Amino acid sequence: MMQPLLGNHIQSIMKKSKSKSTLLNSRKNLLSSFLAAFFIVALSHISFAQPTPPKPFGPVPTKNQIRWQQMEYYAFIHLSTNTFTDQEWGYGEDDPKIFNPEKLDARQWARVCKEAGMKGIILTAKHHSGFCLWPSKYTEYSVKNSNWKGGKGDIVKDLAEACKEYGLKLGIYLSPWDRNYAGYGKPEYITYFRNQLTELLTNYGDVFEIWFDGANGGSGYYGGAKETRKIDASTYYDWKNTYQLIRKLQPNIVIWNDGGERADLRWVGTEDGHVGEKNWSLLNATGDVPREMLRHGVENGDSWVPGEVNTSIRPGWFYHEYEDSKVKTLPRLLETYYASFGRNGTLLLNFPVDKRGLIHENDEKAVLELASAVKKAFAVDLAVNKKVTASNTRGNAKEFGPEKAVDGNNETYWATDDNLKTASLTIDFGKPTTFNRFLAQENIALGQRVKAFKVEAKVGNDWKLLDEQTTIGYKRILVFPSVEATQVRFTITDAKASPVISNIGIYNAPQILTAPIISRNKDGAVNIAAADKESEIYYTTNGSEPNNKSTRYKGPIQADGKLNIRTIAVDAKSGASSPEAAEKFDVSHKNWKLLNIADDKSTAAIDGNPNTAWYQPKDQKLPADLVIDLGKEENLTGFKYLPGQGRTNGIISHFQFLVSSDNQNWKLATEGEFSNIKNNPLTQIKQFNVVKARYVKLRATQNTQGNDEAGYGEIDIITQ
Ligand code: FUL
Repeated sequence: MMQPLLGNHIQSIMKKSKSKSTLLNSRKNLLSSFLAAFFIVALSHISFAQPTPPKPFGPVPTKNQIRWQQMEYYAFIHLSTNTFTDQEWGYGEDDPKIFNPEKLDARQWARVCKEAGMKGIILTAKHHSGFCLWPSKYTEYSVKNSNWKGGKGDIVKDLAEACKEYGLKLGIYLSPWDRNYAGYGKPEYITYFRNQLTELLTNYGDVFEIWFDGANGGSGYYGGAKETRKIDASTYYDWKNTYQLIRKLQPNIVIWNDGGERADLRWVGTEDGHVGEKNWSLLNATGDVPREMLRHGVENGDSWVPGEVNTSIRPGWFYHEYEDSKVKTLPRLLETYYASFGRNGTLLLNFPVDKRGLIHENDEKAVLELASAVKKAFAVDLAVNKKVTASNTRGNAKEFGPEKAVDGNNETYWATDDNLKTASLTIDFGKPTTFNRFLAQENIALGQRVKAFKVEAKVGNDWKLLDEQTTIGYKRILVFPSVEATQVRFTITDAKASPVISNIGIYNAPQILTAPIISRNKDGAVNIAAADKESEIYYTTNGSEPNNKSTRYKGPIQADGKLNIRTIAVDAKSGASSPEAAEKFDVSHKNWKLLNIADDKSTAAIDGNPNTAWYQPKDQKLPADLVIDLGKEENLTGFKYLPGQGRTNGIISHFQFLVSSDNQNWKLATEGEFSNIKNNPLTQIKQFNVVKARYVKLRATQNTQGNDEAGYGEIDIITQ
């Protein structure tokens, strides 16, 4: 049997003569110290070894993608000739002279974006119309031939400078579809496109993102040809070589592309402001990407292509005066906030800069309200530095302990031993604590790993399930009703690889106390909705001011006759209340019938819901009538008209209002115009001397576009 080397050495020493005892003793001492040192080193290796960090799993983001993801929230600016023609897509033929945003101030944009908490601004340097916001030397269709600054201006330059001043990053939207350029559709356009890209990516400093919209409607001015040109988006633009050029000019850029070649970032399949709750940052490099894939990513995709949620603060991307009253409300913006970067996306929020060249005051107000609500919601992280334990810690090493998820540092993380696909982390507040938001982040540099997780709260002695979800990714925020608990348990129930969690946050967001929304359906039931589901709603019907002693709203209020509602939302805990909402309803529409119309959908005109509308059939010529049987005779003194919302067509501008007792003999009650309805398509009220009638007829004689369409968001009457 082979002796261990060290044993041989000891035996040979023992065999030495006694005369050599002194030497032997000193050798013995040496040996014991050697052995002691050996064991210490060995022991320290067993219990104090530093485990290696987890290995990346699957596709991982590039440094550019990580930097971009950390930006979380940035702005879009849509500005072009469209701003002056009231269009969403310019045809490419408008005279560049019409472009004259006299008060344009890129510093105002930057200030608003900075105050809103955004990290950058992407500008439509060229939209589909082909009009360029910088004086490109490759086209005459640009600011240089506009009336703005006598043709001496450069908006890309102005914005680049403003971004620098405000510490924001600059991004560029360059539409691949160009409806002005004569050579669009031919190979020469690709050279033109790359020349423009080179100008934009060379002359204005660092660009963090380039945006290539996939939209292509085919038709265009095309240098006067005025025809439809079809291209194959997957081959025409030769994206591979274009990408190479871009990366050479701007090595730190990320590329967004919605058509053709897969790029660094993906569209999320909607412009409505949300991405799927399940959101993988992965796609396959090739193959079709249907909407569902854009929305959720692809669990086992072979490439890292995270989603960016792009949406506008108004219905349109470009400015239209008629949308001044349509700016998204705080509750709606908050929904988008949680459904974008609360779901592993980023948020690209658009401002349609107005004709003056400014972010409109309504938009500024709305975005700053959002910023303030978000600031309040995430002001205090209740998890920071709380006592935390985990079911497993990688190699029992402090470096990967659960404390790293609540240390307020995103660079550190909690990790488990390899091959574990479930694990839990418990935070102990030490006392009952109220909260309603839970935030989790994976260290995405190591891949997106978590497939499913749940969050529970210890209420009294019981664990209560708060939410169960799927993916986490860069950041996931869960919103749930306030709960008071002593502990929170976060359990990963399934993962692709051992979890790596860089951050857990717990927050108690204050209620959103905006004025409640009051509506009444066709059957007369009045519904009151508060922005925050947790708020209590109080109302009066006798005209008195509502407070938290008024009637508490528990469900729809049924009433057939007139009803005067004044209401507020109240946070029961703090006692704070919302501004008041008030509505005066006339008789209910319960027994109303639309006559002479076969289309079932026509009730949208009288259903009490301003968001639904009915349009006369396409072949209907003006004048067009909408006849209502009120079910019984009423003493009429006026009527109300709300055009269909969210569309610019079918808005009635001139009318006659006729009344009848028998649906045979009609009498004109009033006629005239709905003033300024094109730019401000809200409810118009028309009054007249009292008249008895059971039948009413709204006759549309003209619309705002001078064609034959007539639409109705809502029709109502006013009785004595
Ligand atoms: C769309 C475009 O067609 C819109 O005009 C807008 O630019 C939006 C951001 O992308 O697809």
